[in-house]
Amino acid sequence: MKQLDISNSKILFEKAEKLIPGGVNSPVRAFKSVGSQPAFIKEGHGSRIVDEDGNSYVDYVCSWGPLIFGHAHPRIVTAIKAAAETGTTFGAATAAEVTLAEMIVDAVPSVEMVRLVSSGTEAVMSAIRLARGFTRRDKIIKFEGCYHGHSDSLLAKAGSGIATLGMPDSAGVPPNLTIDTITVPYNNIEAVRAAVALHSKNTACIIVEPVAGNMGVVLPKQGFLEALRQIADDNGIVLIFDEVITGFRLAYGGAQERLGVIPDLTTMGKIIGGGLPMGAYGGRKDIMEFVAPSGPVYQAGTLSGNPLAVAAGIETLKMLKEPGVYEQLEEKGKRLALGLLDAAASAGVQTHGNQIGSMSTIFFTSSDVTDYASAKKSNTSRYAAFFNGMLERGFYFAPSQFEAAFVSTAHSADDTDSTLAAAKEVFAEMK
Ligand code: KE4
Repeated sequence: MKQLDISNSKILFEKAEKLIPGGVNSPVRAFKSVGSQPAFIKEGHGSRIVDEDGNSYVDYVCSWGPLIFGHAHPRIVTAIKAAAETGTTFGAATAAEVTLAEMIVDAVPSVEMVRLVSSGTEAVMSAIRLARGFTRRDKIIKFEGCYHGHSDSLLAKAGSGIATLGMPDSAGVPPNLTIDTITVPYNNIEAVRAAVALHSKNTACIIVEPVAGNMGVVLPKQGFLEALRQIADDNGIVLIFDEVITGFRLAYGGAQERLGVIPDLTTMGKIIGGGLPMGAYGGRKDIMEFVAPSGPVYQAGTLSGNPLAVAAGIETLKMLKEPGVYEQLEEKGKRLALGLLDAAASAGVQTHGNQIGSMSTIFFTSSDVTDYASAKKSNTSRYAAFFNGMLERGFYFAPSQFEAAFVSTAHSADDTDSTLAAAKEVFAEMK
């Protein structure tokens, strides 16, 4: 296999490392766990990205989820340009925010009211504070391997970049900020019951990724989400679905619509910003009315409901409502995931895969992956070999075993065919 020319990315990375911690503005972008040089991306169009050395890749990161219609979709770019021409931000209420809020309320079953913010982290941090303010309780229950952004009380046994870098947790988080965070294994309802039994009178919320994307893709076992719903109801606990990844990806109403379990609060991000910075949290009216200025739970943001991000979000949700979108995403997601597993099996490479809709992960392990402990049994060196082999051939997967691969409507059948052909070569090399 010819070595890619990545000399411009190398030069940029050397300069970046002197100016930006680790040379990147988000840890997973440094390619640390796959042991290679991070690509500096110059542009993206449809299913493809091009780096600073002119190498073109079919992109399965899709900016970690936002780009469900691929890069630089003309309708979304046009909406952003039009909004920019009438002002980029006012720090005041706008009609477009009302439109987007109405679209989210109409789409997501749990959401009766919604607050727009600027990132998924901000959405989750705010939802946790709201659950604590509403219940006047302190404890929160989260699941090992789930990642909910980098707010202090949630950096406990988190997934995504924390898992990628093998960090136990994060430095700089004083114990008293995670002392009220209880972490239990994903899909283990008995562990949840035991935790609630210990703290039932002081548990504000249970927060869960209804389909996990941050330990790699892990699906909820039959009855798991339903049992969480029941436990929350029985104990006056707020059930929060973190749908920053799954929201508007697994269905127009998110995982909660697809899987039929309705939380009390939902956090969102990524897709609702159409590729611009956007987060949101919403849910039951009686809870949301606790948010300032209508209630005592404070949360604020200079660029919350930013006109450009809102314009991109509105256009994205309009396009998602069009017929056939989710059917094609399902077909493309399934074909990629099953094709990779078949290619690995034919080459005698041991893998297990999880896929739902347009998100999937291939794990280099000999057993099913149903929680963080089983995900961590994956051979990350073999994942790195897969990642680098595919990158050299022009296919850009997540630079971490503990992330998801995403397909968009822009991914063509030819993209999938060429991806699977390259995978066959890579797996043959890995045997
Ligand atoms: P942001 O603050 O990164 O917008 O969202 C945090 C977040 C919250 N909840 C879930 C379920 C998430 O997956 C995320 C962020 N996802 C990661 C990738 N899995 C972002 C990529 C990165 O950290 O660079």
